[in-house]
Amino acid sequence: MAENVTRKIIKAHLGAGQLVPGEEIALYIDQTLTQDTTGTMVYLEFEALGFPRVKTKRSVAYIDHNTLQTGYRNADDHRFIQSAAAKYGVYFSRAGNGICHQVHLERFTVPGQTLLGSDSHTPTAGGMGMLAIGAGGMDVAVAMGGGAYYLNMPEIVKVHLKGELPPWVSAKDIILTLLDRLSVKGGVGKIFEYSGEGLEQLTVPERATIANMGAELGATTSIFPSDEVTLQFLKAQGREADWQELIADEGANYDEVIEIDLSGLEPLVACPHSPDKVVKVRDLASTKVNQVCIGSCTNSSYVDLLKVAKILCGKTIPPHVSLVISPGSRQVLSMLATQGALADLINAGARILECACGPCIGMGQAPATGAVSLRTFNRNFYGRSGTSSAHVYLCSPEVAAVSALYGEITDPRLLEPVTVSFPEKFPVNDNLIVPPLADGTKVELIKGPNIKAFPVNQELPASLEGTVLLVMEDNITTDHIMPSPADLLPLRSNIPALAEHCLTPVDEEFPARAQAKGGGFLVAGENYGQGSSREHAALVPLYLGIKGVLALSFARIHKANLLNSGILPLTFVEKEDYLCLNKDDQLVLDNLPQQILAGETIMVQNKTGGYSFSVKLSVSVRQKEILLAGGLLPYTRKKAEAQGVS
Ligand code: MIC
Ligand code: SF4
Repeated sequence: MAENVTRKIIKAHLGAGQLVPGEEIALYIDQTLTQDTTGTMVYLEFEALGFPRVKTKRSVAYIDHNTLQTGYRNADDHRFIQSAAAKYGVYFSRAGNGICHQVHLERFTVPGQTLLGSDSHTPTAGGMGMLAIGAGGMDVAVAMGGGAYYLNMPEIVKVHLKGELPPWVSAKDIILTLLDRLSVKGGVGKIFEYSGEGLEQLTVPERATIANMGAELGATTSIFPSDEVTLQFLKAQGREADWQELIADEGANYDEVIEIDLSGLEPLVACPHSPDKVVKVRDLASTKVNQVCIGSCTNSSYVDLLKVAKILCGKTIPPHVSLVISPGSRQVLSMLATQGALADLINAGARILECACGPCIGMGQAPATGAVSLRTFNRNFYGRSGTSSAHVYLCSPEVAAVSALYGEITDPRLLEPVTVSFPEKFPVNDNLIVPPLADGTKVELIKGPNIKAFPVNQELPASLEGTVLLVMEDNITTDHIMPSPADLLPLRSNIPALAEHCLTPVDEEFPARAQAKGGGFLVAGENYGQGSSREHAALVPLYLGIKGVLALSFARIHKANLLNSGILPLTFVEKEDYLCLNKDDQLVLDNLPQQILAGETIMVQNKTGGYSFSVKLSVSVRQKEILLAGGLLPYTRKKAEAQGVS
């Protein structure tokens, strides 16, 4: 049978299940990646699961998010992760080496393999024909130990790219076009597979930009074929041995087809506070900008930054603009330095940050009150920059650089196009990647005082009763649930301390109310939990006693994280029931284990309103067992006990 690229990889890694959209499948994982803000939890979980050493082909731990060391906490986390990497057989990419997704693309991504990462932008590796999926930490810990990753078989959408990009229009505009068409929930339950003659002109880093921001569509992942362009990139990285051709068979089937005519695109920008609020750059022309940030795992490759350097060469940014650049990796930065492009950036007035996530996750460079910040990043969620009143826009590096020069959002097409050529060789220097020890059994895990035990749920009781603590709207992000600006990120290994900030962008009083009531239920609209993979957005509510979330729909990773924590992810059958619920309503769910085992419907009694309504628990049989056990950790332990493994 003629197969597409996605199905070829899934078939080669299938542990269980059928390739029927919506059915649960088990996938074997070749590689894993973690970063520091999710990594501490992953390695604590790996320890709690009792695995002696990773069983993957390769696992890599990156230090890239939490690199502002304003106290001992981040440095302690880094030291803990380094000790865990040495102990468990994981490659350790040190702080300064770059952002996980950019470095993984350069050094480790292998076409045709599977990658599971504790970061929602793990699909960046799809730019090179790898099936790369973002997941919560517990799922990654299990995959590191050799367990399969379970997911519902997604629908596969073919994105056919035809025509040629006009000057000044780039990969970012392709993905912004899709976000404009499909919205931030348009990709839930789908994998986007790119094809068509338009691919030939897209280099691997450009493909990676598109795959990266597929996460903003809510997609399971995005993937490009592995072709001649991929081979060129791997050759330039000295890794041609990792290449294999992987293209869709003639006549392969897809569940849906989308066509984009590249020649009809123009520079785009996403407006505050959502990546799908897309407008044309020319429609915002003359909007004064106060800050321009260039970098992040979306757009900080060598070619991206070289283009920026060419645009800025010999010029000076105006006094009201702060231009900050965070290169994606040390390889990128060192190339810019050797080519002289770094000097062009500095001389134009750019502030060069270290090769890390930086302002993308609010680690420094928070804009001024009410300021306009134009960024080449992937997320502009409310408050994420560290300044709630800031207006954050997302665009390509070209638009960002030209706008920085003019001091206002500017359509670059009024300038002569700049051209840069793709390098034939990248300077390879892996001396900031510490390989694992052959035998790590004697290595001690080093835990600083800020590294606290994470909460583990109990077996599901016969009934649950609690108050509705908060009623929320559509598209609540994990940045709302567990905000992560510079002062909170160092608390990622300290759930009790984080709990004081849970959902505060929605309601300042929430943590105090949750604690006073001894927990309860959360109510939300569509796409609850979109955005990051941080399982803190489930572990912290668990710590606060949240028993269930009732929503119109859930984002994929967050739903899995709730399940893994033993919190019920329930969807409304009737929108009316969502609209009728009020804060402080008292809810009762009786005979829960029986109801869960019997099917999909769960009855909820609203004691305050004096009525009952039904909700759906759309999960697999395995996930039901996980919920009954109180989460993935107790479930895994129970299974191990049953098999006589201590
Ligand atoms: C993000 O871009 O939101 C993050 C920070 O990289 C998160 C991970 C985290 O919250 O630590 C993600 O994308 O999963
Ligand atoms: Fe880092 Fe931002 Fe990428 Fe997340 S989206 S991995 S914070 S650069």
